[in-house]
Amino acid sequence: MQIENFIDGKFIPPVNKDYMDNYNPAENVVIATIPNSTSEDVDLAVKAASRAQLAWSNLTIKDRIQWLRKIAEGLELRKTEIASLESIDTGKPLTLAAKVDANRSVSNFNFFAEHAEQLGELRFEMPDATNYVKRKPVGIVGLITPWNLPLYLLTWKIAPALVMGNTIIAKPSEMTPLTANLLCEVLASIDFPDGVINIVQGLGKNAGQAIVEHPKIRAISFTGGTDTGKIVAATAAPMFKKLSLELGGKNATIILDDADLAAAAKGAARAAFTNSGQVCLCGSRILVADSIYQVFIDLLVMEIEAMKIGNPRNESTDIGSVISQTHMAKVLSYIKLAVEDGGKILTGGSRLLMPEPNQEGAFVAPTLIEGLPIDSRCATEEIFGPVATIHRFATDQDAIAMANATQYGLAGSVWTTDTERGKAVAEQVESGVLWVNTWLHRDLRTPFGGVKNSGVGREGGDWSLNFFSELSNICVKND
Ligand code: TXE
Repeated sequence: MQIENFIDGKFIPPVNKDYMDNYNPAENVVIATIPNSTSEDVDLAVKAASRAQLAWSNLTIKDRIQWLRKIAEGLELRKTEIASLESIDTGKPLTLAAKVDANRSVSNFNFFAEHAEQLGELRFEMPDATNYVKRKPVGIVGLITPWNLPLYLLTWKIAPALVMGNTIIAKPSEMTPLTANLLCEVLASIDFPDGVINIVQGLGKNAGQAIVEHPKIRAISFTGGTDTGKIVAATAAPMFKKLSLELGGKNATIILDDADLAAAAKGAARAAFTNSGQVCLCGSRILVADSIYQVFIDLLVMEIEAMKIGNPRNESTDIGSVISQTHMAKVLSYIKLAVEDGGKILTGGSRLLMPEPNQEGAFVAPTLIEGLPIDSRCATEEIFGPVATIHRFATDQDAIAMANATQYGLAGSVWTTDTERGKAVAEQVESGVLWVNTWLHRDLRTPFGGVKNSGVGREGGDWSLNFFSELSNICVKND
């Protein structure tokens, strides 16, 4: 499969005709080639977006909402294919790709269509004047997304950017180009206006950097690692671009002494190992009250060892491969480091050698490690794989202090049978997204994002619509 860029409504090769391989990580085989685009390709995309900008922003918001619904319909018809491509591209189980990635890719468009419909006029009355707030498009916006939830996170940005009248230059991760390409096929099939959405495939340091640097691209919405976020911010800030950064996480799952231990063990295992731990919201540090620590650990290990690791294409598989051989090596190096730091592996701890056709796949067993200090590298750095550390605490205040003892502040969950107590603990965790007795339960109207090294800004509902708008206040003196 040769993937091209999608610019001005057409699939076109990179100017330099340079392509690179794209792998299926669960079988370690090349499945496609994609453009290794450069600033020349980004320039072509910006020219196309410039030509499309006026007509698109002059549409009524109702017309743009109709387009969002048409895209959703087009994706809906190809949901099975989206799930299959996402599973092949990432190594995640097909069932997870269907339930999470494909469904959310469609619902992102329908959600923002509905949410934009409810946008009211913003007015502020004075005794002798009226203030009208006008929402204008930013113009051309740059969207850069990671490999863990490829189409889910790309459409999470495209939908609000579109409905607010912007034109788009988007770059998916070079590891996961396939579903972004399918989106372009859907756009072509519904005669979506040329140049409004442009997808430039390629490496972050080439095409990605070129998007962030381009003077005509006036906002950057980035989701990815904290280190990359620093590079993006350093480039965009002096250009006074609007910037949204959704970065890494090292989230705590806090098990209070009055928790329903069976439900908490299920929840903690799901939070730690969904998508092989490759979700920024994953609960990679599990904090357990002293009095229930041993009982809980036994239940948790049982939950983890009940998870079926296998061929992502099998319906019965719960855990697939990680995204790449390189990432597998990084994850395994952290497990090795944990043992060197005195950690004890309670389950997992190594690469899994699988039968045909996955014998060369990047499979890591879900791993639980106890006995590490809360400030050890494995308990403070983002591993972004199927590895969780478990720690014990005496009081709720100790748990809160441990949860806050990292440079990150994205998410977390608290498990207890006293929800008021759970809320009180959650409110003191320095994170943007917290759950009590659940995890990854998402209302798209809510603010989503983190603090500290987890990023800047919020996505979701009004926060997305405001990010992709420039607000003008017009104050009219009454006659
Ligand atoms: O990130 P990378 P990855 C985070 C997650 C983890 C990371 C994994 O916590 O840390 O994402 O995704 C492009 N200029 N989140 O490894 O490497 C790159 O090509 C411009 C948090 O993909 O940062 C890719 O398209 N772009 C999140 C994108 O940046 C550059 C939820 C991300 O790549 C670039 C999901 C450069 N110099 C994952 N270098 C959340 N908080 O919601 C790379 N890229």
